Amino acid sequence: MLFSCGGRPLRRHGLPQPGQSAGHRLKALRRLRMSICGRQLAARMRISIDADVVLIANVGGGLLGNDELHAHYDHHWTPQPSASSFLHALEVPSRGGDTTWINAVLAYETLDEATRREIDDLQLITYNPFLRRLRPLASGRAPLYRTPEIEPLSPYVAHPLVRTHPDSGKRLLYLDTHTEVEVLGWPARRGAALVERLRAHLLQPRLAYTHRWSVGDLVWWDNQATIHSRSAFEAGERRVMKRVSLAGTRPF
Ligand SMILES: O=C(O)CCC(=O)C(=O)O
Ligand SMILES: [Fe+2]
Repeated sequence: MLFSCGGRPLRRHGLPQPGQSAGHRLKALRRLRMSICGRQLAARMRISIDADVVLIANVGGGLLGNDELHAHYDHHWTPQPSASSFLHALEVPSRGGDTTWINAVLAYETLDEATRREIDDLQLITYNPFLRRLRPLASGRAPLYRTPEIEPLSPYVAHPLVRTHPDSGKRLLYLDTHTEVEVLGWPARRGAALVERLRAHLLQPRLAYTHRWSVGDLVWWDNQATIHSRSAFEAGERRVMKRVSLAGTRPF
């Protein structure tokens, strides 16, 4: 399954080709470079990434465990979030661990016109959720919106709430479903109400595709047009995936 990769020809970048054997495709994947922002984030989080290929697994020192992951854009809180990612399944659990992608272009296009006008020029901060884990609130809760009494997590960066896809030129909702965010320049109550409404819109099943993994699957998604989530799976089962992310550009 392939969403897109910014419209760039595959062959020019030496990316995996549809007709190649699994071994050749893996070799091509290994040649790809992980995005700079991913490396910087890993260094900041003191996560050791000694290869371009990141282990997403609940065993063997992999990242992201077996819990549910809410829908997100990878590296959303960095200045240049990755453009796309490849995920390759090596071991899959018997139940759960499905990955869902939500079409953020369709989400934007299906908003009513008044809402689109209201949000078109807004800027949004999406705070780094890994930093929140390192600096939990006294209450222990993970806020969905930063209110004035919460010290802002730093570093942070603001991006447009409605982003323009760098290749297709389409507008899309550049918001995830559960991370701590803040609409720049809006009172918290108004911003939180808007974000809650937009998130309910994003979570409509008609915008989503869910992938049930088989061993050997390789999925390539556009991180500039979709958010993705993962369902939980039993801790006693093994799920082993390898991921490569491609560098992106500053959202506009
Ligand atoms: O485990 C998955 O299916 C997705 C994990 C994830 O969010 C990622 O690799 O970016
Ligand atoms: Fe992700």
